[in-house]
Amino acid sequence: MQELLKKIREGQWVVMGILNVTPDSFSDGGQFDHLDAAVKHALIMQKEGAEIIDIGGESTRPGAEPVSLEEELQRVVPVIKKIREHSKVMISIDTSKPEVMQAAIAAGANMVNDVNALRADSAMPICAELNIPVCLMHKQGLPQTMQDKPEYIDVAEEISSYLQTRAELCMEAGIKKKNIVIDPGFGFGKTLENNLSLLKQMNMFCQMEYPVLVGVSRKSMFEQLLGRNVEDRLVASTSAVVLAYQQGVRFFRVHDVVETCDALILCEAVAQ
Ligand code: 9MG
Repeated sequence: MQELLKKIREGQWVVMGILNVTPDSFSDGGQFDHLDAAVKHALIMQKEGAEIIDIGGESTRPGAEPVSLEEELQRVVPVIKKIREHSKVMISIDTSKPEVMQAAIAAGANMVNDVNALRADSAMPICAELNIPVCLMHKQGLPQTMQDKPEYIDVAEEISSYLQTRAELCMEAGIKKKNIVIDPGFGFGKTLENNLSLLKQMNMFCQMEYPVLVGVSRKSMFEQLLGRNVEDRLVASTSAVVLAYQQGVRFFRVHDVVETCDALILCEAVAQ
């Protein structure tokens, strides 16, 4: 995993493929809630160019209900173990529960992706002990209500300062600086205006001392902007990746791996 982070720090891009193993997943309709289908999809994304697969067993989309620890473990651990039987691809576990973080890493995952920025009790010391990379994402509110009335005075300023504080707390808890990735959390307690403002100011996040991950894939901001259904948001999602790349972002969490890699190859070729 350190190799991937090194690549990003050196300016090369890395694509993280999304594998939701939730029955109510917002963009795959629960298609991958069966073990074999999930593993097959992970291996396809790897072949398409994803260097890391992000596996989540609890939906984080607006309005989603929480799932129990047992249910989340049952959804993700077998998938991680089975991918490991077939591939050495990097795996990140998308969870906010420390017990799931531990079980996923024991099963073969390499990184924690937490939309809650390790706010759960014991999440920071556990990640410090595991000595794995962590992605700290910003979110305002809870998934059930976060889109009700998000409020900011200066969205980019507030989020960058939040992420800086979380990163410092992580380091105080023993997490190594080289293991910290930050993410502004597009769509998590943000209006369309907030999301556009963030996208315009990604350079501010890239000036911080941590690799920046961006996840805009198929998000409802594109429905708000364009009136597009989830299956028709590819062009907008990929365009947003390009805009972020141009400001220095090199780490992208996406559903559409082939198309994103094509766009990034073009960005890289032009940048040379
Ligand atoms: C799990 N998840 C959903 N959206 C995400 C985003 O934008 N970033 C990260 N890190 N995780 C996300």
